[in-house]
Amino acid sequence: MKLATRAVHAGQHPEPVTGAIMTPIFQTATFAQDAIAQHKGYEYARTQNPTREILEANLASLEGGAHGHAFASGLAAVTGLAMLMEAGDHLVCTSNLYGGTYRLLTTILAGFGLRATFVDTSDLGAVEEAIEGRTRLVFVESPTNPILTLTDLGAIAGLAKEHGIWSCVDNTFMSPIFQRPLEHGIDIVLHSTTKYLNGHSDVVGGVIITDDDSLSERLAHVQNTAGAVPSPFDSWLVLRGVKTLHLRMQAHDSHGRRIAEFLDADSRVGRVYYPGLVDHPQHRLAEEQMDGFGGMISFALDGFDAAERFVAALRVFTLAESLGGVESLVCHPGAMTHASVPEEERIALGIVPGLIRLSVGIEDVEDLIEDLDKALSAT
Ligand code: P1T
Repeated sequence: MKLATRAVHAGQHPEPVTGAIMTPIFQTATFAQDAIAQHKGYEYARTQNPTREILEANLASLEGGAHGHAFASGLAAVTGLAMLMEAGDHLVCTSNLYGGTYRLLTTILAGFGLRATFVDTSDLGAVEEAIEGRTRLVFVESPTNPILTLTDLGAIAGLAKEHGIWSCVDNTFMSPIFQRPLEHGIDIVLHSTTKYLNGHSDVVGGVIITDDDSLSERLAHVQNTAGAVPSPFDSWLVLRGVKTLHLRMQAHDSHGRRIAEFLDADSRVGRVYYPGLVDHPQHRLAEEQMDGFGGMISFALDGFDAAERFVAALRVFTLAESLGGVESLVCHPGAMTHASVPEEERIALGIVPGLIRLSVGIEDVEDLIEDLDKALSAT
């Protein structure tokens, strides 16, 4: 079945007792057992919960994977993945990662002996050079947050296989509507479900999807043993949000294209980062490995003061962290989402003091352009 049908139906069936069309919220901590160690497949809600299981099946189906494992946040999912490794193990990561992922790797996980090398994963040679004896995983964000650099997913999957290591793609910016890393041979897909998958800015969550049975078994062990699972209600909210994912992504994409072109043509704006622009250095790769360009756009204004004046003048875009919701958000990555990345590294990545990131929502695109136009006049 096609993606839109799976978004609405995959993993779900009318509830057998009443026929309720919507998956119930199994708001329970535990399940009655018929006799000692005889249960209906559900023992305790950290281990299994039907609402969560249905969400996991739905998201796995959209990514084309056999198994999904939901976590309490995107970073809990990254932590869950890291728990498959041991002290002394090594990861190769995209240098321009979400600031929170960078902070997790460089502070907490480093303290447990997990070593990470950050490289530009769009440069295959740099990735290969960084792989060492204890490397277990290549962790890629594509497109990256917030510079929107792409990595060739097929090439990374091939390289990882050659070296006998796992490959993982954080697919948060694209959603499975526009990019399905498993189809390119990637082993593991990760999402912050907080973003496009839920789409309504009312949940924090994460998920890991894989086709690999033994990896899935180990992830289920991590979910149950470490315990960072989402609540039944949050699982239900994401499941509900996903039902309109394909429609929302179409709007994010068409508005994203219009706004990126508007910004690109405007002399008040410096460099614009958007994979849909023909002058994006990886526009061709974007066309090859993605089915849309999405609603994330970054661009440079002339310094921090101009950025401050710009965000203060916006009326429809809201200044806030996060992305992927129905409402348009604006963010200053240097001071907000990527504040934990050292300034020198931020500048090297292109996260300059004048850099602005937009998460383009599904409002009327003319209103959004008018809002941006007026705010640019304030810079
Ligand atoms: O916020 P959480 O659900 O824990 O997800 C973390 C995360 C993981 N991966 C990517 C690509 C992300 O963008 C995020 C979270 N990002 C933001 C909050 C942000 O505003 O960029």
